Amino acid sequence: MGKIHSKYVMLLSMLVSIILFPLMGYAGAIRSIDLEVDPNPGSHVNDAYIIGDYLYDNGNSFYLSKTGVGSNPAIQYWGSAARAGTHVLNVYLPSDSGSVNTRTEVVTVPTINFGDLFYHGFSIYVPYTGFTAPTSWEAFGQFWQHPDVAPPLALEFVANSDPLEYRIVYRNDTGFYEIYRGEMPRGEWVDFIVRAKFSTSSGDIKVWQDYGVVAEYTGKLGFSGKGTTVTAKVGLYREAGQTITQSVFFDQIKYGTTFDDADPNR
Ligand SMILES: [Ca+2]
Ligand SMILES: [Ca+2]
Repeated sequence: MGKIHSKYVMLLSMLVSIILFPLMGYAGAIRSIDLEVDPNPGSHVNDAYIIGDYLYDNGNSFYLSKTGVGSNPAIQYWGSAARAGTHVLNVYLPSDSGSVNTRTEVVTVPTINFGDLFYHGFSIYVPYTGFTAPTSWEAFGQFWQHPDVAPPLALEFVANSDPLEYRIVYRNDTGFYEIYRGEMPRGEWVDFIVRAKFSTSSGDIKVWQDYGVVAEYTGKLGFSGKGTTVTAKVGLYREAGQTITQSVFFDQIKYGTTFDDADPNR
């Protein structure tokens, strides 16, 4: 009787966790980085922590891509100033006089297939102090396809802009196109949701900044003959040799198949 009872309790607790899991903040997102240590009795599957080259959160591991003077990002306590919860991710790049392009990025999704429509959301905070505009190119979000080519979709800071600006660019076999340029607010959280489908014939891009559409495109997106998958990353990635220091913050990084999945506000 005791054995049967404990089996039932185990089964019941498994069922409860399966049913409750989607209701806990990260909704139906396929991958979610909220940087929070979430209550989850019996395990620490939802804890956010960094060990070596990986960030762990909500049951997934996320590779930290670092080159040049890029170093580990850090999980920071921000209390009620966080976009959600109490913790955020700090990405910091020091001054660099080297010759290697420098980056600290989180690989949020290692493989997205061409032809799949997806939503990728995140919230970014660029402080008034501690961040100097780049003097050359720099991305804070990108979808990377192949080492031979520049990323087919990227969100980039605009070099030497004051006030700080960002732009959205896409690439395909015929060229490089800027589809939005506007101010990047500082000292506040800015929510981005990117909807995209990579395809060399019928691609799709739609980008929301703080729930307003800033860019839309349908057509060729990505390169032919360079594989048929992309990797999604957020963080900082800039040209080598920029003698500036930069600190930015991220929270509520989400990926899924619907707008709600990727909404930083959910
Ligand atoms: Ca978490
Ligand atoms: Ca958080």
